[in-house]
Amino acid sequence: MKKNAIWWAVLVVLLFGPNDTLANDVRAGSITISNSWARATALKARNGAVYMTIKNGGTASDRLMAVKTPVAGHAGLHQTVMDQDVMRMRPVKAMQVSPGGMAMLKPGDYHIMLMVLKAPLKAGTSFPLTLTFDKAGEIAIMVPVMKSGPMDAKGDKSHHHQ
Ligand SMILES: [Cu+2]
Repeated sequence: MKKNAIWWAVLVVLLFGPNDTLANDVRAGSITISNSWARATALKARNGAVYMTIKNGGTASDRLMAVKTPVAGHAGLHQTVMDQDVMRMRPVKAMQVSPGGMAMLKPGDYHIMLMVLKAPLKAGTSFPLTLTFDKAGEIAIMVPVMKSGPMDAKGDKSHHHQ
């Protein structure tokens, strides 16, 4: 009887317990990277974009300084801005993540730009990407490629500030 109860407990945890392990969270020091994804690209597209959420659980601010990936000739931080009704992207030197705060990289906002793709990004695949933080150092993640991201369905109303 007791053994049965333990198995039930295990089953309940598996079914209803925290499913953090299912998300693609990667932690290094105070920094946690979650919900990373890249949009699938057309056959002849030269550029791609990567999105994610960066959380800083520490007591000091940190900065994302650099990005690199073997799938692109060059990768860097970008911000999409409106310049007199024209959408433009501009390079961003570094991205600050305040203590206890988070930074969201999402369509129409901050993103990681992949330039000179070596091959199209195919939905269902994933590729390695390394983020370099000022304090947390290098964080290597695997970025899943998707046709559309979690933000797309909700549109641009999904602004979550903390
Ligand atoms: Cu860009």
